[in-house]
This record gives sequence, structure tokens and C-alpha cells, in this order.
Amino acid sequence: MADSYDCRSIRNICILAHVDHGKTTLADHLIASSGGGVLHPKQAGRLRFMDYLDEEQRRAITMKSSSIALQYKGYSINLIDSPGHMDFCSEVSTASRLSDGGLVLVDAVEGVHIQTHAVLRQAWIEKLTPCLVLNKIDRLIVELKLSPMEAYNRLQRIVHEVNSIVSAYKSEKYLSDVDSILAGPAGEIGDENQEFVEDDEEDTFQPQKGNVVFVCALDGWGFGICEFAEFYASKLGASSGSLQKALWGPRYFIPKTKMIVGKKGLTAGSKARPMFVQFVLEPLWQVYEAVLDTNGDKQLLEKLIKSFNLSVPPRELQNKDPKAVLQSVMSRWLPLSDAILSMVIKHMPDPGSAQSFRLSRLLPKREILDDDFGSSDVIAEAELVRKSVEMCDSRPEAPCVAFVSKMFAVPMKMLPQRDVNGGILNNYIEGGNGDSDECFLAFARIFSGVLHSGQKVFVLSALYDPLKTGDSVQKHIQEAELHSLYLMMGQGLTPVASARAGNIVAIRGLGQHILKSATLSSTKNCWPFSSMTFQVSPTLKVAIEPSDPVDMAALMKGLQLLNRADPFVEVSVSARGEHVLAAAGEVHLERCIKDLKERFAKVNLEISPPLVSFRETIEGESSNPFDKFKSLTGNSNCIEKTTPNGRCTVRVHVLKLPDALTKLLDESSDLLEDIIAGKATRAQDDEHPVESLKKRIWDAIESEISDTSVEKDEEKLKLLWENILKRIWALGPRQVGPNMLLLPDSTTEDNGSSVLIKGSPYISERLGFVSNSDELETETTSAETRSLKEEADSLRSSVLSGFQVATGSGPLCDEPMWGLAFVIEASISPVSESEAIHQSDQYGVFSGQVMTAVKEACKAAVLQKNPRIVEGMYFCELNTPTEYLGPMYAVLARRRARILKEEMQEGSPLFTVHAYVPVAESFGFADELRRWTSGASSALLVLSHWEALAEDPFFVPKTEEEKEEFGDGSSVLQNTARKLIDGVRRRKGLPVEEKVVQFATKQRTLARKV
Ligand SMILES: Nc1nc2c(ncn2[C@@H]2O[C@H](COP(=O)(O)OP(=O)(O)OP(=O)(O)O)[C@@H](O)[C@H]2O)c(=O)[nH]1
Ligand SMILES: [Mg+2]
Repeated sequence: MADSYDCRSIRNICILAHVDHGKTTLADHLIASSGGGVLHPKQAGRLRFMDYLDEEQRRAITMKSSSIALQYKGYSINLIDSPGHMDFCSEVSTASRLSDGGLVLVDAVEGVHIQTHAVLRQAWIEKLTPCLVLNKIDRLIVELKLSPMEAYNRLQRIVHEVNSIVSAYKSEKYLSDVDSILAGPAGEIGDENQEFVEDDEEDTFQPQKGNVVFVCALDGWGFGICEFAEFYASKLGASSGSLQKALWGPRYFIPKTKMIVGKKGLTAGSKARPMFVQFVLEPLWQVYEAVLDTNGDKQLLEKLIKSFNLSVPPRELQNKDPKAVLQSVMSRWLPLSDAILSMVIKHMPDPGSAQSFRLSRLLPKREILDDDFGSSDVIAEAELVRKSVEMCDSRPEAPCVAFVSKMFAVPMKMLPQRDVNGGILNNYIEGGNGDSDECFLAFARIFSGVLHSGQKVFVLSALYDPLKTGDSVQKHIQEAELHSLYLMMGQGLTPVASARAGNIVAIRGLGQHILKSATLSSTKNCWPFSSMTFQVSPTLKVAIEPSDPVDMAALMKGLQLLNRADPFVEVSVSARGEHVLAAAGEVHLERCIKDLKERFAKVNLEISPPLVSFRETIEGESSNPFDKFKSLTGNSNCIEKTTPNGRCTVRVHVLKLPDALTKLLDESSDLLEDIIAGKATRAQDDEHPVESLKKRIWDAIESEISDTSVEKDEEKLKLLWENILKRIWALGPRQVGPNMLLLPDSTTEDNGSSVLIKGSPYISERLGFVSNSDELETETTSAETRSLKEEADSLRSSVLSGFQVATGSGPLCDEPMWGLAFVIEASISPVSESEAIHQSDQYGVFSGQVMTAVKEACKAAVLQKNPRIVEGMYFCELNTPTEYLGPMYAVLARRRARILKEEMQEGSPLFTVHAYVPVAESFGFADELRRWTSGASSALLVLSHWEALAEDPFFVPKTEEEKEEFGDGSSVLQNTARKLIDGVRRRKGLPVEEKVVQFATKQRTLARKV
């Protein structure tokens, strides 16, 4: 039996799209036709089989990714439906990690939306082979009433738009690897095809290639070009191959000569339509008109049924509802599942070829350091494992490797009651989850070997390193027994005894071992799979406590379960001891809380208003770009602090980094972490990540230089920046943040008897801005100075921690700092021994004093340089019918939104508006919008960037003019920055300067007037 297994007959695919573009509806039809009878075709498109959670049915959106096994023409297809709502985008990451191909859906009426970009990017990152599905073609006919020609133009535009998005991702890569372009297929272009092929050759999606299909998921019909090409081949007397090329693009059929020509071949004034319009869309339109139009040509339908030999029961044709008639004719003429599944089999790779292509993403080649050569056995075996994954080796003796992309909880009662052999199971006792009613399953794909139930495997976390031994690594590897394996049929689980490479399974028995994702391996000598990338991070935070304090233990246990069951939620305890839950957005948060209340904790809860996070920075704008650098020198620009014992003096200068650089540092934190740890390695054919990061850092700086200066200054500024990039000692907060600790300029010398605490340009070295510095200690000095130098060296870590703590919580409201570079000069002076003894008693440990002084000085330096509050911004896409524009703008204005673009959607009554909305103002935004526009307007928010408020939080009107404009401070000013800061301070229990009554007399007069 085992030998008949061939992974070439397997496809692992997922459906990806913007919210509501019809993924689950499409899945329904595929399940009805190939799902082994779990869904009756009559219910397809209405039941939404994959949305089996109550909350999903209630809201009519998908919230999780789930898999189903389909059988089609001897192929076994694992289909994963994914959610389109931004709040659940992490599920898109987990789905695409387990798939090899992605069906990207686009609603033909709405076109490309934000999430379409996001899913295309995810498919690109995970190296999926995408196919395009243009859905809701019926709406073009019935709702928009477009002519076939107009419809063609619209479809062409969408295909073009999707292609240009993908080509942007592609060229990002090609930029760093010109060779790939040179090595790319040159293609043979015949003279005749030149005009047409030239601009399409590079396109990913080409209907004439067969990787684009046009469908109506609701009514269950769809087609690719090849279906029509085959049909017309005999009629037009052309080969179906050449027809397939001609049925898209500017190709015209001349009936007289029976020739297919390009645009140039048309005679002037010719009314010829492109062949796609004439041979594909027009017949479709005719069928719709014949049925829906009361005066329609009823004979046409008969003709169609006859010429295609369709078996439509007369009862269905007699149906009074024209829509039902259409559905029964169309779904027999152009069955949706055939169009989609034949494309999947032809254009999407089987696990074997996919894994060799995806290997560089899944298991990037590690750079082996010289000192690892002792462990050559380990390296050899890890290499063997990598090879088996590359080949998708499904022999029983191959090393066993699987990746768990998420954990999900199912109620115990949903588990199959019988095992593979039909024996009755007692799930509760074997579960090992104690008294819980929930069972955790791992959503996993086997990449090599065979998994058996009962097998023991190693569970590797992303930080595991097979070359390291010792305690620090032990916590990243555990041994676990796989309790049982299941094939997934949506909600249904079918127990299996074993599963081979290339398959997707649910695994029970790992609940105690895996929190979110992990690699499973039969050998310790295996690298963990690379981590998945998520489009956003959980930013919406609330504090949770039980209504009744007695229930605290239940809440804590519930939070733990929720944390395991949801791939994206983050659970933490704040500095003040609150339990904080972080979710991706309001819908996600609401579901988490519901789950917590009803499934995991089962207690009543109190939920705080959202805790918004901010950043702190300084005002960096100035007309002269050199001012920035002036602030790095001189005494007037710096803050000086001395430790209580008087031995250490800390001087701090601060400078604002260019916005683009700050953003880059923030976005690259994962990469930086790897680089700093020396772990960053080259993916097979890409540029080395350090080199490309270096290049991007320079680009970021140059973009600011070219913005602000005249040409002749450019060189000078470049030199100044070069100098700065050579002096980076550390990044903060938490070692990889967007703030820098710079070494003092090399001209700063020890003065007098004191000695500077010297750091090393560690980050600059790692990034390759300076070569590894050999510390040359030139002059050998007296023993006394030497011991002082040693003491200074031992205090380095205090300076570092002072910097880390300060950048972790700024002076305004204890929020992390944003885009600042600190130059810290800390010098210590000698002390007589007798003093030393009693001083350490009096002021505490010296290292602690230095740390505190550094921290205080950094904070004071920020306060001195016009501090500003930085807030998170959402990018918001709104779709509103024209008549609700007024109320929509009113809602936007109330929420400090900034409009970026407003545009009528061609061919529809909708207006699309793009705007930035501050995170702090975004809660309840969607609800308010819905209320004010009677539900006609929809909005999607994506976290976009951080933005400093220009407003000075400490602004007090001083000059006469200002007093005239803002009042003399007696009336309450609307200082937004101050309001935000005070809000955070109050929440954190920090003192807030509030003048409840400032000018009592004036208030009284005011009161009298009223
Ligand atoms: N007219 C028309 N409506 C469709 C078509 N396909 C889907 N719909 C409708 O579009 C809506 C959304 O469909 P779903 O399948 O739930 O969309 P989805 O992409 O799964 O949505 P999420 O999972 O929430 O992202 C439903 O009301 C469907 O009936 C179609 O081909 N034509
Ligand atoms: Mg869905």
C-alpha cells in the first residue's frame, strides 16, 4: 500500500483575498463537488461550510484558517480557507506557510483592495505559486450592467493591477540580484506576436497561460480561457493552442479570411471586438439576458443546452425564479470546481517540486562559523535533514520533519470517539489536559518522512541551535509523544495511524509543548524552520480583571489557554500587575473576550478601555541641516549629571535620526537581532542581509540629505553621517530598538585625572561600517591610571543599561523613545581608598549609581530639546456611497483623520477614501461610521506608521500674539499632545500636573455670565 504513495498527486493550496471577496463561498463549491459528500451541491455557496464557528456564522466573516481534504481526478488536494479581515491576518500567514499554491481572489466589482496587496505579499514571501481568480463576474452583468466590452476593460485593468503589484515585489528582489534578470527566460518572440507578447512576457498572471480564471462563486460557475479555446477550436478551424493565446488581449478575428490579427491588422473603422469579448463575454451576457429579461430569447437557452449536451432537469428550467434557472444552467455549462481544480493541478506544484523551490525560505542555509567545525557530525546530519525536506522524502526511513504553524482548540466532545481501528476512545482520560473541556491540536504539515501516532519526536523552538549544547539550548528543545493524528475535513477530524511527507494533518498531544508554532523532528540534529512573518503586530491592548476577585485563578488559567489557542493574541502582565491582552483589532479583541468568557475562563470579566501605546521623541526640524550636528558638541547643548558620590560625571547630547532611518531600524528589528547575534545568513540566492541592510540605511540617510540641503553641502553632510555610523555602540530599548547609543567623538579625551568609560562601536562593526577594531592601548600609564581604566571598563555595562532603560521609558509618560541618538560621555575620577569604603555604604553600589545617572541624563536631555509625543497611525480605506459622504467626513473629522485621497470608483456608486487615523482615536471608529451612514460605509484599518505630533505638549502662550490667538492660559487650551500624555500618565499612576482651578476670580465671572 505504501508504495502506491506518490506525492506528485498531492496539492496543498490556500484561498487568499480581501475580506468578503468570496473565499468561503468558493470553498463551498469545491467541497460540494470533491469533498466526498460532506456538503450537498444545493447548499453550496449558502452554507459556508468552512465557517463552522458560531461567531463566524453570526458575523458572516471567516476568523480562522481551516483545512479540508478534497479528491479530484485521482489527486488529493488539501484546501485551506483563510480569513480576509485585517484582524485575522496572522491566519493568512499560518495558512500560506503550510501551502504550496495560493488562489488569490479578487472581486471584479470592488477590484484590488488593501488586503489583496497584503495576501499577494504573503504569498510572495512564503514562495507560493499564485493563481488569480476573478470572482463575482455576475455582478458586472446584473448590478453594474456593463457591456461586454466595458467588462473586458475592467477585468483587464484588474489583471494588470495585480501583475504590477507582484512585479514590484519581484523587482525588489531583482534589484539586489541582477543576475536573476539575466538568467530569466528570454523567450522566443515571433514577429507577428511582438506587440502583444512584449508587455506580457514578465507578467505573473496571464489568462492565456491558464493561471487566471473568471468565476461567479455564488452561482457555481467559472471558466478559464482554455475551456473556450477547446470549444471554438473545431468551430473556427484553428488549433486550441493558438486560440488560447488569442482569446485575451488585442487579438481580433476576421470572419472573411478566418484569420486572427493584432490591432494593426484591422482595417480602419472596423467594428471588431477583441476575441475575448466576442467569443467569451458576449455569449455569457446573452445567456444572462435570455433568462433575466422578460422578453429574452428563450430559445437561446435550449440551443445552449443542446450544443453542450447539458443535462438540466426540466423541473429546474421551469423554476419561476430566473436566478435559480441561471444557476442550474450555468453551473452545468461551466462547472466552477472543474475550472478551479484543473487549474490547481496544472499550475500549482506538488509538494516535491514546491519544497525544493521553497527551501531557501523554509530552512535557509546556515552559515557555519569556523569554531563549529568540531561538530561536523551534527552539521552533516542537519544537512541530510535539509536534503530530505528539499526532496519531500516520504520513505519511512527518511528523517521525520514537520512544521506546526498554529495551535487550535476544539471542544473535547468534537473529537472522534473511535480510533483508526474502530476502538472506542475515552478522550477525557487520555487528553492529559486535566479538567479542561478543550483539547489543543497542532495544525501541521509534514515536510519529510512519515509521522505515526504514538511516535516520539523532538519539538524545536525557533531559537534552537543544534550546534550548541548546554542548558541555554535545552529550553528550546523538548521531547513529546504524538498522541493521535487526524486528517481535517473543516471541523471534522478523521483519525489516521500515520501520515506521509507532503500532507497536512492535525496532531493531538502537543498542547503542553507548543505555544504557537514549532518544528517537529525525529532527530535533534535539525535546524528549526524560519519564523513566519506577520503583517501587523497585536496593537490593541486592554487590561482584564475578573468581576469577582475570587475568580483570579480561573482568569489566569483562561488567559493561558487563550494564548495557546489563538496564534496572534499576546498575553502579558504589565509593570503595574495588570493582565494585559493584546489583539490585532476590535473584531479580534471582541472574539478573544467572548472565548475567554465562554470557553476558557468561564467567569465574568471587567475590560479596561484600550491602552494605546505612544513613543517619545524630540523636535528635529530645523532649516539648517547642520544644526543637528552642532547639537552634538559644545557644553550648552548637553546635560550633565554627577553620581551622588561625585566620582562619575555623565554628559549627554541627543540628536534626532532621520525619519526614514528610524522606520527602517524599527522594521528591521528581527533582522538586526540576528545580525547582532551573528546569526544572519544569506538565503540561497539573495544578497547577504547585512549588505542589503547597510545599503538601505544609507538610502534612508541620503533621502534626508537630499531633502534638506543644497548640493554643495551634501558631501559634507555625508561625511558627518558616515562619522556617526562608525560610532554606534548599541541600539535600544531592548537591544534592537530605533534609538542609538553613540560613542563620543574620537577627539573627546580623558581630561585631567579622570578616565572615560569607553565603549566599542559594536553595532557599527556588526553592520560593517567599521572593520573589527583592535583596541590599541597606546601609552602605558601609571598603575593607578591603569586600575582606573579597568574600573571604567567594568562600568560599561552600567552605561549600556542606563541607555536601555532610558530609551525604554521616556520623560513625558514613560513610553519608549523614538528615533533618537545619544552621545554619552561618562568619565570617572580616582578616589582614595578610605573614601571608597564608606561611600559605597552611603550611596549604594557604584555601578548602580552610574546607571541611574546615565538614565536621568538621557531623559533630561530629551526634555531640554523640545520633546514631542509620537502616536501610531492607521491607514484607513473607506468605501462609501456618494449620499453618505457628508456623515463620513464628519466622523473622520471628529477623529483627527487626515485625508490622503478621495476617488470615485469607476462604474460603481462608491467613493473610495484613503486617510490616516490616529490609533488613539480609532476605537469604535468602525461602529460610529456604520451608525452614521446606516451601515452603507465600510472601513478597514491597517497600522501604518508612527508620527510625531507637531504640537508642543508644554506650550504656554507667551508673546502678545500668541496670547491673542490662544488666550492667556486661563481658559482650558485644547492641547492634544498634552491631553494624550496626561491620559497615559493617569493610567500609569504617574503624577499629572493638573490645575483644576487656575484663576478663581475669572471662573466666577464666567459662571455668572451663564
Ligand atoms: N453576487 C455575487 N456575490 C458573491 C459571489 N461570491 C460571493 N458572494 C457574496 O459575497 C459575500 C462574501 O462571501 P464570503 O464567501 O463569505 O467571503 P469571504 O471572502 O470568505 O469573506 P471573509 O472570509 O470574511 O474574508 C457573501 O454575501 C456571498 O454571498 C459571487 O460570485 N457573486
Ligand atoms: Mg470566508
